[in-house]
Parts: sequence; C-alpha cells; structure tokens
Amino acid sequence: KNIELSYADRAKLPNVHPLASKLLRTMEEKRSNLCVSADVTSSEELLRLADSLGPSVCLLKTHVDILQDYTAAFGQKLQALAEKHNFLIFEDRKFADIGNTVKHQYEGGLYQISSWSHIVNAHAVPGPGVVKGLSAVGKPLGRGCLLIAQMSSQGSLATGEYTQAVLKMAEEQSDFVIGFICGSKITKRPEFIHMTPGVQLQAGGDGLGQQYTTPEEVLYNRGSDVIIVGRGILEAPDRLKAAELYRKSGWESYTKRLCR
Ligand code: S5P
Repeated sequence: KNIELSYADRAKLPNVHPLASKLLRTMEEKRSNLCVSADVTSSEELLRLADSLGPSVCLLKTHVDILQDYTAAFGQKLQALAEKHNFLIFEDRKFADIGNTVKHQYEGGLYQISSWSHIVNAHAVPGPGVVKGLSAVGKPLGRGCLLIAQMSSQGSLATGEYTQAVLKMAEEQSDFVIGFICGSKITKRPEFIHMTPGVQLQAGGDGLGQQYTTPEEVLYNRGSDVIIVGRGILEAPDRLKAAELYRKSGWESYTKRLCR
C-alpha cells in the first residue's frame, strides 16, 4: 500500500540526474538527510566546521560572499573535505538575473563557484533563461541546480501559481535542475529532491522574518527530503552534538514516513 520510495530506490530511477543519484545514495549510506548551513564569516572556521560536522551531513551549504577572509584556495580545501567525509557542497548563491549575467557570476568573478560547488540555486523570477545560463556552465561539469519554489520567510511572494510555474520550469530543464528549495513537497516526481530551510527543533522565528518548523513537521508531515539547518546548530553550545541530534531526528522522521 505504501508507494513511498526510499532514498536508495530513488537513486536508481532511470531518469534521475547523476548528481541527484549521488546525493540520494550518500543520504542512505550516511543515514543523513541533514544539510548544515555553514553561515559563518571566517573561512578557517567554515573549514573546521566542515571537518567536524562532515560525518553527520549529506550536504554542506555555504554563503561564500559572507566570508571576510576568502582566498582562492578555499574552494579546493572545501572540496577535499567533501571528499574526505563524503558530502556534497551547495553554494546558496540564489542567482536571479538574465542567463548571460548568471553565467559569468557562476563561473567567474572572485569566487568561481562552478569550480568547487556541486549544487547551486536560483530564483525563477527571470524565466527559464536563468537556468539555461547556469546550465551552460554547470552541465559540462556535472553540476546541478535547485530552483527556489517557496521560501521560509514571512510574507514570501513565492507561493501558489508562482510555485507551480517554478515546478514547470524545473520539469523542462531536468537535465540540470535536480530539485527545489521549498517548504513542503511540491511534486510527486521522485527524481526531484525537496530541500527545506527554516528548521529548528522548536518552532519559532528570528525577528527578521525567518520562520522555523521542526524536522518531523518538514520531513514527515510536509514530505520534504532534506532539512537545512543553520543557527539551530551553529548557535548550540556543542555544534557536533546538535548536528547529530538533527541528523537523528531527520532520519527518524524519514523512516517513519517510509513505514506509514
Ligand atoms: O527560503 C529560504 C531559502 C534559504 S536557501 N530560507 C532560508 O533561510 N534559506 C537559507 O537557509 C538562508 O539563507 C540561511 O542560510 C539558511 C537558514 O539559516 P537558519 O540559521 O535560519 O537555520
């Protein structure tokens, strides 16, 4: 009666993107649907964080443009840690311009994001050209993209018909789009991966519009696949202990969903 596929089953689907497949396999192997949002401003600290939390996560999310001390070696160092601990890197750049501009922003500039980040994300506001531009750079490198279908912040305009249009855009470029940033599952197509930010062990907010829901609510009730957790872990007295708490909570919610 249960038609819910496991991460491992989904990794083997004939039409799954190779990078999505890799992520799903990693999630199964590490029993982790946790993406840590490493929102710190020192690259040394970020790299230490990646080394210590690496074993607990399937994915590590960065905001490279908040680093005070970025150097060109950063990408290589983070990649080495990703290999050491078997996680993927997701630069949360939220591209949102015409294809030609995002192509340059993705490949060039100071950060050369495409050279070190397996996954990036984009707003769908500009139309399909934003994905075409990113794809021109990322596809030959085996990279993948998430489209922002919904946001966790209060008053977000990404709802309803907009979310549906994002889904359609993803379906039309599924050779590069591997999933979504969203609050809940938006498509039954099991090849797409749903990732949800705004997660803490206790529901609430941050005073600047962020809204938090729990791992269980996100993974069990709302059918998402990956929880993205920043301050819930970063502001904990013991970050590793907190990360393991989120990993276990996330994994339990997922296995409970499979047995439903
Ligand atoms: O809708 C969104 C999309 C993203 S990618 N809401 C979000 O909060 N994010 C990102 O997730 C945000 O930029 C931040 O890096 C992280 C959430 O961090 P936290 O500290 O609130 O858990």
